[in-house]
This record gives sequence, C-alpha cells and structure tokens, in this order.
Amino acid sequence: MKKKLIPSLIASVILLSVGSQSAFAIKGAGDTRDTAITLYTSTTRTWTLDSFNDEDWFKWRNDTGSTKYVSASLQSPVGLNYDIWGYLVTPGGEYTLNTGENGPGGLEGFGTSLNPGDTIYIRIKPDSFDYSTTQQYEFKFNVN
Ligand SMILES: [Ca+2]
Repeated sequence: MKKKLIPSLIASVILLSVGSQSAFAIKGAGDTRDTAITLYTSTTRTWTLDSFNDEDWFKWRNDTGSTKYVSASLQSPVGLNYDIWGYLVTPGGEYTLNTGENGPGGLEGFGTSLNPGDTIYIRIKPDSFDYSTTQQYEFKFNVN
C-alpha cells in the first residue's frame, strides 16, 4: 500500500503545480494577445514584468472613422532590457512592427498609421531573461 501511495502523491503534486501556474498566468491582466488591455486614448502606463516569461499586451482599434497615426514607446528600467513589438491587423493582412534594439535601459518604439477599423496590438516582453518585480517600465501610447 505504501508503495502505491508515493506515485499518486507525486502525481497530485505535479497537478497542483500545473494548476497554480495557469492560475498565475490568468492573474496578470493582459498577459496574452487574447487578453490584451484595451487602450481608449493616448496614455502612459508604468508597470512591472514579474518574471522572465511575463508579457504585457495592449490593443487599440481605430474606431474614429478617419486615418490615425499612433506611436508607441517603451522605456526599459535601468539595467534591464525589455522589448516592444507591434502587430498591425488590417483587412489586407497582419504586419509585425519591430523597433530595433537599444539595449538595457534603452528607449525603443515605433509608429504607424491605422485606417478606420484597423487594430494595433502592442506586446511588451523581456528581451531575454530580464525582469524586475520592483523596477517599472514606462509605456507611452499616442494617437494623433
Ligand atoms: Ca530591448
């Protein structure tokens, strides 16, 4: 009986850790493209990336009825290298907007025009394994 108990105990420990991992992923708002935080206007956000696989996603849809130009920038915390990516979704296809690489503590960003109905998704993530639960990045989003 004792020998049988050990494998089932291990199995339940594995189940528990898988369960808590997915719970953690749901806990952070905007961790995936599907749960991207909707932006309504120009905004500045300061936030942390709490692990090396944490990502923060934002989105803005051009519902203004006219073509708009948006710019997005990311100021990485001192000594940490984060990246900002843009994904422009249009009726004609999806375009990935890369920003270049300015290293730890760098300022990176991109700009693009959006026709009415287009959506831009913005992804902030560690460049590799950098993160900090205390040092905040600064994300700026502007609609013109
Ligand atoms: Ca970077």
